[in-house]
Amino acid sequence: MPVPEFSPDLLGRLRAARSIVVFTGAGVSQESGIPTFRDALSGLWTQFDPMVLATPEAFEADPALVWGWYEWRRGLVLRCRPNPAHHAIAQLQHHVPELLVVTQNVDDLHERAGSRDVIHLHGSLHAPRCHHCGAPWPVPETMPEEPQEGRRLDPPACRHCGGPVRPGVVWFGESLPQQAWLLALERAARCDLLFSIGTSSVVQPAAQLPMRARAAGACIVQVNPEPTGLESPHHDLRGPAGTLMPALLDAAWP
Ligand code: BJW
Ligand code: ZN
Repeated sequence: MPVPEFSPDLLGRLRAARSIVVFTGAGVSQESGIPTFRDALSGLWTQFDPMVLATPEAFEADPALVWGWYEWRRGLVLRCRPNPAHHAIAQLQHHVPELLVVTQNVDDLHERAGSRDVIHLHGSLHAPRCHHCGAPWPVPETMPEEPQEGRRLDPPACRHCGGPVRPGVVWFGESLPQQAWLLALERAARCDLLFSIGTSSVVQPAAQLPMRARAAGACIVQVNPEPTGLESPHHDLRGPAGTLMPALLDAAWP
């Protein structure tokens, strides 16, 4: 990809921003080797039915299918590393007084790249809890053996109540973690600039964040190779985040 040109308006707003929200989705981790959900060929929801894997009813119907699938994905994430987009986002926090990363991703690649303030709207693969009593279940940071796609695995039993342990992610029909969601809304309402990076902007209520920021006067910058559900951002940067984000930082602070 040729070195992109960025508009003077965008560079000026970026340099002047006092508070930034970086809202991210699966596309930011795509260049690390983690599949997105809705990509036409490789997306997880193109190959697997979310109603059979990503609802509380699905877990209750077949815990071993669901737990095995999430352990496969956790193993995949453990083998992947942050890419230049995660690193550029982490660098950005050194150029603005206040920056919050609000991610829909269940991986930990923003944290591993060095981002300090990260909130997870859809939970984490690395924080399972009991499906009955909510007690956290400590997962090892490394996998004893590599889980395989499609392999069933019985979930562990909770040490407190014996209930099945479930992945610590937010499934369809479940509420977002309230504190995280309220903080995201508050920061969106008072930021000067919001990046929406690598998300199709179709999943509610997360997709409302850029609209909240825009209504409060923020500049909205989208980074994505494809069009999304986010209508008319002020700046629409079409391309992979791993190329565009480092180039944008270089252009703003050469
Ligand atoms: C690149 C790139 C590169 C590629 N660089 N970019 C109608 C019917 C039924 C339900 C609903 C309905 N309307 C609304 C709902 C509610 C539902 C919802 O929104 N559904 C819509 C899909 C229709 N929402 C919920 O259920 C939420 N809860 C809720 O609303 O509670 C209230 C309620 C209670 C009771 C009933 C109803 C409501 C919870 C949503 C939870 C979402 N969970 C998931 C799974 C998490 C666990 C897991 O990982 O398995 O979260 S779904 C999945 O989508 C995951 C993601 O976080 C989320 C967003 O996806 P994302 O990140 O945008 O990924 P993609 O794949 O969609 O897009 C990737 C983008 O990257 C693309 O644009 C690419 O172009 C781009 N890209 N390479 C930059 N290199
Ligand atoms: Zn329990």
